[in-house]
Amino acid sequence: MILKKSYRQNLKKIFHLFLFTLLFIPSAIAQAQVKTKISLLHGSHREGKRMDADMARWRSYGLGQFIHWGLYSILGGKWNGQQYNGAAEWIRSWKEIPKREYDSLYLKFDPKEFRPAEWAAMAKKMGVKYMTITTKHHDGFCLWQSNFSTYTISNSPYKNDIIDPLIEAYNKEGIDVYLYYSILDWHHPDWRYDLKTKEDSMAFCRYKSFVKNQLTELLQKYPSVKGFWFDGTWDESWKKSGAFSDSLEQYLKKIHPGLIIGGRLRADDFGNRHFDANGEMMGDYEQGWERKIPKTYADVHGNDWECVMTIPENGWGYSQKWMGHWKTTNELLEMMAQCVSLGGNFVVNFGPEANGIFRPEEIKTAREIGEWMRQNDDAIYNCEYAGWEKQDWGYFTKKRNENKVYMIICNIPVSGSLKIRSSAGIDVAKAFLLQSPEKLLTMENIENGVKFIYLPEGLSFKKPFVIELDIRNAKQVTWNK
Ligand code: H79
Repeated sequence: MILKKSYRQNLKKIFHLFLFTLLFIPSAIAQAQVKTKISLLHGSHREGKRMDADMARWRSYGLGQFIHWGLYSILGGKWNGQQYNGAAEWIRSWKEIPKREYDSLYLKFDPKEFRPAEWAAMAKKMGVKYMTITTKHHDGFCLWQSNFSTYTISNSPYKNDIIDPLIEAYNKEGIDVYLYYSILDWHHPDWRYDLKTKEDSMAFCRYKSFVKNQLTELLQKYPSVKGFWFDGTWDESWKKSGAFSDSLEQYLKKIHPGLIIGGRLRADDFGNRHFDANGEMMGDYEQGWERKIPKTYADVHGNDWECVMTIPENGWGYSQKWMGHWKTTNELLEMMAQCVSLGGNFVVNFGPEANGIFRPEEIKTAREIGEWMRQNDDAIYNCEYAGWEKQDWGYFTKKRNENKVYMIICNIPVSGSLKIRSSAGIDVAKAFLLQSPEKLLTMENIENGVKFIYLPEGLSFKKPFVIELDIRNAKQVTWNK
């Protein structure tokens, strides 16, 4: 009996030791990992999200518009009758094109039909909350009257500043404006792809001053802009300029408090882009979602993020011929729903013709998205990740700081019943179609947190539609993030 007791006590001791090991070894490993964090001078400087009012506003946008407009819009993807197979705004890089001829295109840039108020009205009707315009793309041509370059709109037959009236018109409609600026510059004599010689470094040093001057100028000229959208930062020369890009970002934010800059500008001490050597995001939001959308919340690491999307398969600037598949309005609406459901903003690109006219397909897309937004924008603006398990019928979004969850339905099951699985402790008080709030939908509890919501018989939709769920008990629980 005594023996048995000590045997049991020994077993207990072994068990406790085992528990101790289980509990503390992982945390010891984690601590060791923390210690091995690489020390960086030019890595991420912030833990977690930016929590100020400007970033809160950015987070609430839901839908944005991108505009690519420049000298490439004159060619529309064609040179001497030959079709360029790449993105239309990349045509200067095509071997078929003599660079000097491309660089003379500014002598033909004369957008007589450019009416900024009409552009802004179209955007307003589409329901976008922010717009990003190419001030300078990779070809180096500046759409504003820059004092630091002669390759600008001032020397085109049009002469007038494009950016100033655009910002004014969009701001008048209540739409925030962001400026796209390409760091890569095919036209500037001091641009270098890599820094292999002393001469390269000296030239690139001059180029960096030019960039700083132009960006300062843009902020001084257009004080209402909310942020920069940087691009063309993938070359070795820029990857070796981590210290500069870091100081540039800090400087721009100092002279323009609240300025928003995505994760595409900087490189860290080792040339890592977007995320530093410790895996931390640089910049205010993830800017890597170009023509692609994350599938799960884990894919965005809890960061703020934005997806920029073309309507055709590829190509941002105007192309005479849209190649490949063009996204239908329903496809774009579903993409927007997916983005907002994962806490991101969705941005649709437009590439107007050189004369300032939007192509009919884009006008139609903007109109149709706008029609949908007018009925359903509750499920898009100021919404976030709901934390509920994704279901095959579509996407959940949740109104920030409110007990409202939206179901954006893109596929109606033949059964007519929509399954939901909410976070524990959260229950649905009522469900109704956003379009007819007075008629409550029937719900059936299956098990804790799992419900079926039944659609009225005979309901058929040609577009995604929205069901609002009013949540009860949400105060006592935290949303599952
Ligand atoms: O402005 C639009 C595009 O023109 C621009 N970003 C959007 C918003 C863009 N250009 N290129 N890319 C996006 C990605 C392509 C990168 C590549 Fe490359 C450049 C592939 C080949 C040349 C990176 C650099 C990989 C090799 C060199």
